[in-house]
Amino acid sequence: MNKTLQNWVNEMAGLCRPDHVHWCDGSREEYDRLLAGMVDVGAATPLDPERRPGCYLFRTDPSDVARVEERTFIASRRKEDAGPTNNWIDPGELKRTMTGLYSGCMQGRTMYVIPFAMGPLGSPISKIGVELTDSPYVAVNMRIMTRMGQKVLDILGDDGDFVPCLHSVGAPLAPGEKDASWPCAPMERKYISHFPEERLIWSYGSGYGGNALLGKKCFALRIASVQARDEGWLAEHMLILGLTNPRGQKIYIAGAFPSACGKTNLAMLIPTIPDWKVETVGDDIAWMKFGPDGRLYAINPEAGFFGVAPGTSTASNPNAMKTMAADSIYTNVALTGDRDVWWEGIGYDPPGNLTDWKGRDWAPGSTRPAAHPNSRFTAPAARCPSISPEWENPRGVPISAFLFGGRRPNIVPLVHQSFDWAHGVFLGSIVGSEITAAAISTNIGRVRRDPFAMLPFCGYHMGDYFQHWLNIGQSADPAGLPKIFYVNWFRKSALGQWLWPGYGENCRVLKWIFEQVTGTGRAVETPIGLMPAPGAIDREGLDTGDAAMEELLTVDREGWLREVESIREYYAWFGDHLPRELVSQLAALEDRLRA
Ligand code: SAT
Ligand code: MN
Repeated sequence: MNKTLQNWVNEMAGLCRPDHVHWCDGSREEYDRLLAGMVDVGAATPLDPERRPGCYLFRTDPSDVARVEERTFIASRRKEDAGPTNNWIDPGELKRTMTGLYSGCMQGRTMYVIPFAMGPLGSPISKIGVELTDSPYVAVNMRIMTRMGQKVLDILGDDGDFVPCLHSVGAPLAPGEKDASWPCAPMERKYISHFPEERLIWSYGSGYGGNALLGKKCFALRIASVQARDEGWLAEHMLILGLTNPRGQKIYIAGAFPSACGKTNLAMLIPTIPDWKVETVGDDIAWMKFGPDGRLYAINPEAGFFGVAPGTSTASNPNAMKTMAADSIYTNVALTGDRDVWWEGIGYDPPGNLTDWKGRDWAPGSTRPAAHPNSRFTAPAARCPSISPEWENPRGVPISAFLFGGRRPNIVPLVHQSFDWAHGVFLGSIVGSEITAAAISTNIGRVRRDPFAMLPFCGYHMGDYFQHWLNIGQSADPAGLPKIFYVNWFRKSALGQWLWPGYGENCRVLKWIFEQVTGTGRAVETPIGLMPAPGAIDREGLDTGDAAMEELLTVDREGWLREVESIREYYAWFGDHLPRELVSQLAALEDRLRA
């Protein structure tokens, strides 16, 4: 038994004072037992075993429905190391506050000890964590999202290294007190805390998603991004897919997109061009290290998908629908009278007798959504029909291209490619999405920058992170580095209509990227980068006309000059941590636009 682990568990149990400590073995029996227990107390609803075998529905407290960025902290020793994009509290002060909150916080509950691996067992890129939690909901979700249990303890051995992750819902129970169906603490007592120098995670007060499943955003992105900086690799908020052409040649692509840009849909895309194939390696996170051949190899550190339900349908993502048809957990979706699930955008009208995510009767035409907009499915990756045969390869898959993108109704074309690595880092640094009516209305039309889609997930100063990306390029043989592309599926015409059909048709852009990577693509040089030559995007069988295509692939010089101004303002945010290389990239872009 690992002494460090044993001591830490004892110490934390002494602090949190649970009634019991349970070491999770990760077995199916244990999983079933935990779910049965939650069904017994009314916290979980089993779904119809015919339509949704092995599936359960949970409803959270209405105050605990998403990641809470304003309660998420990077407690580095120096404030400056957290940078302008993170909330910071002095680590000593934060530990005192949270030790007070943790004191006795698990009374009346069981502490689950969850050893988990991020990445395939035995992979040199994988890492181990141990989460202590008083939430059985977290324990069952962790069994889907990670490799967990005894097999991880076996690998950890006597002296293996792990990232300690402490989690409590923050709702101790007095003797005889009846539990809430979704215990949690009020907002001002929630803390999602990271101690980057110590590689330590402390989370208190929320049971939802990334606040509570600590392997995901807390470890695999915030802490891992710091480890990656220190050790010379990359921990990124990226999907990974394999793309095969009709001749059987295959490349792997990793892509970063801000939320609500269809990352899961792209990872599971079904191509509309005959004989092309997309295979899914991951839909959210990529860890990448250089292999002996000088190429970047990526693993998906996760073992499941924690996807947004609303908008997912047989039309938008048939593979996701099939993945979650069994052995999956649903959170905050609506329940039908015959114990199936339903959500807005599922692709068919709600059958009668719905119960909404708050457990109330719901009728079509209601002004309130039946499913919470951030309702989720937790589904095993192994169930995905498009899962890649390489998804658990311990060596990872070699990445040939990086994609960046956001929702930009104008200015940014359908696709452009960077001239080189440093220009590609510039493209990653300016990722952003237009703020739409759905968000804060006073900022409509402005761009919310989300560099590398890492804004809420980078565990250190974002300017230093840009420098890390530049260093990665400098340390490598350029021939082995992925090519970098910027895509925009969301371009609109002057009349406000989508110019590009999206979904499965996005494979047409992937095909051009494939050709650029393998040396058969046709491209033209423009002030913003390389773009498809006329006719280079395959439009066979597509009814997007010449005029739309031209608009999708023009360089709007005026628009880009305004963009340069907007980037300059945004870059000021990073102060003297902004790499000079990026200042030069911006100046060079402006020069090319004015030439
Ligand atoms: O709740 S999670 O952080 O896991 C999902 C997300 O917000 O992207
Ligand atoms: Mn994500």
